[in-house]
Amino acid sequence: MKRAIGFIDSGVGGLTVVKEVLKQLPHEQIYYLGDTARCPYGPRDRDEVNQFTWEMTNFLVERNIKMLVIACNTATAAALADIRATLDIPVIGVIQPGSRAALKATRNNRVGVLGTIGTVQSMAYPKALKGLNRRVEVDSLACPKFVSVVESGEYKSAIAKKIVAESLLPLKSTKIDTIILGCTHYPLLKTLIENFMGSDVAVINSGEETASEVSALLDYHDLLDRDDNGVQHRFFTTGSVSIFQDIAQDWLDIPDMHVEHIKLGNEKGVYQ
Ligand code: I24
Ligand code: DGL
Repeated sequence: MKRAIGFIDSGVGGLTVVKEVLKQLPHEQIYYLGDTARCPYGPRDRDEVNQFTWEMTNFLVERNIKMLVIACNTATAAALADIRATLDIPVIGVIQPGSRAALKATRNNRVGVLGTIGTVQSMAYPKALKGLNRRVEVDSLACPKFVSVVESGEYKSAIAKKIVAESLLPLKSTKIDTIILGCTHYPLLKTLIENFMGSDVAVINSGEETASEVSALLDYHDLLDRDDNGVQHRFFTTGSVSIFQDIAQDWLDIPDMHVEHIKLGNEKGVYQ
């Protein structure tokens, strides 16, 4: 019996990670759960994010996934250690892969990290980076306006360009030569970020790096699928099925995808 790789995220942003995995591992079956009804997680308390992340995890574990990818930086920061210590399947977050790639890219050991308020406050990136190389110096910056500008669909506009420039100004005066996009939505702003920071600064997409580690981890545990017989991806959302489907079909280029509405925890399952 084929078993799926489970992905959880606060909403649709984790689809940036799924896109990379589908590209690198086309035989794999995907189950994706986005908690769109309670998105965004970025400004919420760590305890609350931990609880929501556990609710999503339990939902997919009940569906017999072979591996769990926490495809949300805020959820990874709040719950990865806890979940990994409890489950008996491999669990991967987006923070470690992004950190590893940044250390590979930096020439001067000065790395910038962009993320939500929750991710930056948790210090999860500086801890992961310093755990891999204690000489690295890290400048973290919360960019709370970035998620809303991407979700407005205006992420290529002059408004987005202005928000990027204003938000990243504090990093211009630092010596960082590498920036980690520590939030699922920021890859959509990658070109604007690169243009503002200039060609001497490498920009790392944590989602892309995570996909490579998913592949390595599945191989290590001998869990890779060799053929795509009977692959039926499933997508679950706590919010509106039609909005989720519009965004996901467009982003993943999957013509007719299965999206199901589900309820988690105490949320009432009200369509948003
Ligand atoms: N992009 C994101 N979230 C949205 C959006 C978007 N609307 C347009 N685009 N909405 O995230 C989130 C709020 N919804 C979610 C569903 O339930 C109700 C509330 C980034 C997505 C990254 C895969 C712009 C847009 C799009 C398609 C692809 C990419 C993209 F419409 F940025
Ligand atoms: N998925 C979240 C992250 O990567 C961004 C959206 C949110 O704040 O929930 O941190």
